[in-house]
Amino acid sequence: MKIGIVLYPTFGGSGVVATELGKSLAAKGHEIHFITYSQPVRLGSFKENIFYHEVTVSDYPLFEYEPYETVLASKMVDVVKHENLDILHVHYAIPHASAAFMARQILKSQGIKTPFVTTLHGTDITLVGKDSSFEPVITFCLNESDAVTAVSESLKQDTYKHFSTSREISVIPNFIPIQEKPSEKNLACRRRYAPDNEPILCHISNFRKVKRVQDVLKVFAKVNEFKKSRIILVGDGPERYSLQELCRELSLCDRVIFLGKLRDTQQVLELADLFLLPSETESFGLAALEAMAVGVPVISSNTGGIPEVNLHGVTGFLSNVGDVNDMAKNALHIIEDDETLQRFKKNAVLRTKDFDIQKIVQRYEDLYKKVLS
Ligand code: GMT
Repeated sequence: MKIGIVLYPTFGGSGVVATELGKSLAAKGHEIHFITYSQPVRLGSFKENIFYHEVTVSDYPLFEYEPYETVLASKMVDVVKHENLDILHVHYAIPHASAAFMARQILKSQGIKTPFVTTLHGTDITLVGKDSSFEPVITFCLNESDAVTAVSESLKQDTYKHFSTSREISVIPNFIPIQEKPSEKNLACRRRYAPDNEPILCHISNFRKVKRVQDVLKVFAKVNEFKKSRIILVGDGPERYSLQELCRELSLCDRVIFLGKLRDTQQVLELADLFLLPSETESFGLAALEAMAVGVPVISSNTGGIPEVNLHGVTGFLSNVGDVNDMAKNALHIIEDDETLQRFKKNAVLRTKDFDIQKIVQRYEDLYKKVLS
């Protein structure tokens, strides 16, 4: 098949999932055309069957707000027509689904039939999308998409709760490549961040309010009181300044390592013993799954789709949002002795087999075939 994938090219989970999906489909012989405004961070170097089409908006002085959605729709029309695409798959509803609808209508007027699949990722429904400034358009696009998928059962239910649609939504969870053999811990590298007897905790996010990064630090402070540890923070965003201030207030600066944004987080995760994800809401929690894939148990909130990934008492623990005491208690339980830690690590890796990229990508292929037939 020739598939157009529309995505956010940034570090966010939806962009990562869309890029990895496209790479995997390309490896299976499909022709993939990524359409977005800059090169997707996970795209990497040249690969067979992959094409990238950049959407460029001109900054005409009349435009206080650049009409990205219009230019994107035009680009979709152009790519579909000239590359003979079979189907469009848009990740994140705003504004990709409405641009796809517009493109489909334009193509239809020219006698070209191109269906589009919309994948909902989370904040396009739970935070931004349900706002009345977006809601009518999102509802319309959900109804008009040729197929709609959500990355968790929780997100599917949230969609029905917030939007008046009875549209069928297929749950296709996010995925991870399964490593045949776990990679060896790079001890020399680990020692640059912590002595051997100190556990390393880790958090990766876009440091937005919804991630509750202050809770990450509060949990760490409590853990550190009982067991000297370190924490590595990956990512950047609006809450970073206040987080750095909190670090100073708690006198933890020498134990907290801010790495900033990273294209690939696997090597950092391999240094860690525990992953913290105390988010306010999370449709799936891809960062947690990526941690589990390299054997890092997860201490998280019990919100949204996280319980569909992190199993309480098996791959980590779930606590109520904001309950930093419970999170710290659970973290200490996992790292208190090596036997417990190893058990959780093993369970975490085993759990990720349910999210094997090979199985999940097949489900998207089946969906495309169904839509096209
Ligand atoms: O986590 C973010 O804020 C980024 C956001 C995105 O759209 O890129 O992530 C959402 O999609 C990811 C991939 O499906 C999910 O793993 C995240 O849980 C989801 N974020 C939220 O729901 C807050």
